[in-house]
Amino acid sequence: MEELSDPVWLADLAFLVDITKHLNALNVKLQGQDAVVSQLYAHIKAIGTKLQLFHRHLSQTEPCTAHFPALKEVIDSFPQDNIVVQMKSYATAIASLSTEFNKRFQDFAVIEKDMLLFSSPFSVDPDDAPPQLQLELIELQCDDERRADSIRNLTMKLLSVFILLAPQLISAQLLLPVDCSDIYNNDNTRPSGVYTIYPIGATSAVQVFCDMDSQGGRWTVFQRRMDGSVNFYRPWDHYKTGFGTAAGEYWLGLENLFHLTLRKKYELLVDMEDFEGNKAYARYSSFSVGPEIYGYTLEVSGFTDGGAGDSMRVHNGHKFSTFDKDQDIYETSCAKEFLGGFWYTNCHHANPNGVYRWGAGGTLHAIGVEWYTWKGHNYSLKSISMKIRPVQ
Ligand SMILES: [Ca+2]
Repeated sequence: MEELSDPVWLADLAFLVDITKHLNALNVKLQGQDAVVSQLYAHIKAIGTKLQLFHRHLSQTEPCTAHFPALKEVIDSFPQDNIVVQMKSYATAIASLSTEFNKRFQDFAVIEKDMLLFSSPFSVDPDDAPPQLQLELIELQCDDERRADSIRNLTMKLLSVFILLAPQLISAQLLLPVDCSDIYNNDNTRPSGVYTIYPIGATSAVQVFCDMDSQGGRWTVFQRRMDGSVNFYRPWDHYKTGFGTAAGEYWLGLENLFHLTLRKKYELLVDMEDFEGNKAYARYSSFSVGPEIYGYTLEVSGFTDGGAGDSMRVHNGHKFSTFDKDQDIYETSCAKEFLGGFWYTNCHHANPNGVYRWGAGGTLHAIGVEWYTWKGHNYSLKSISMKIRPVQ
């Protein structure tokens, strides 16, 4: 091959080999099956930083070829030829690659802050030169197509690597914590408190209270009453999307519950306390919520008694109702009569979203925050929280 005596062509080829090696190293890292999203993004960031450094190295007056060993070899072999002029085109190719790179991964930059929470300290480790360099060189020398317009070709080929990687990176976002169990599994020393989860993908960030203490922890709280600070007499849309604050009283939202329980098999824990300091719970080995078109139908079964009794059983299989959406089996509206939103039947044994009214009192029947099988129909609890976790 006469090209092998052409120093400019060899320099082009050497540059191609060097930059391909760097990108192959990235590709291998990104395909690691066990890599978590923060690590993936660290690799992306590392190559982004590297490209900027490479551009600087090749565009300076005395180009630095420390990270382009094949190119360096060609330059050293042909000291009489001014290959340095070629360096400018290589630098330009890297600059356009770097620009394209940043453009493609700017979506990741937006959620970088969240991901860094789970990330180990970021470090750029220069890749060791692997022995496969020779093999690549032999292959490339036999590939005539790469001979023509090599730099332009090169840039396009390298970009195709990233286009191929893009879906993988997008799916990696699924590794964001879906619930408190994911947060616990990532770091089992995390205390109970407010965390951000992503029940419906990367754009569904929502704050929840994670109970990392009760019965082994990992519980995602979806309903909580504790001080009467939030009004729970609300319309359908509010119960659908959620309301209140994760540090206090709130409802996570039926749409989130639907997506969570669609993805994994969950169990349910209901913790409660009266104004005398007595505590009780009810636990269910299976809990799920259907889609909105079926009225967010409740499925709950597998009761275990923690002293509170089973007040959920009668609600099993029923649709959710609010004052502006009556889906109960009562002749009028349970939500209007008992002043809450719930999977009412005709009407309830549990009314956790009823009126917060500080304990006993029957002025109006059964409108309080109630768990019938523990305190009857005319005692409004001090606190109650409903929480779910994946069945292990
Ligand atoms: Ca009705």
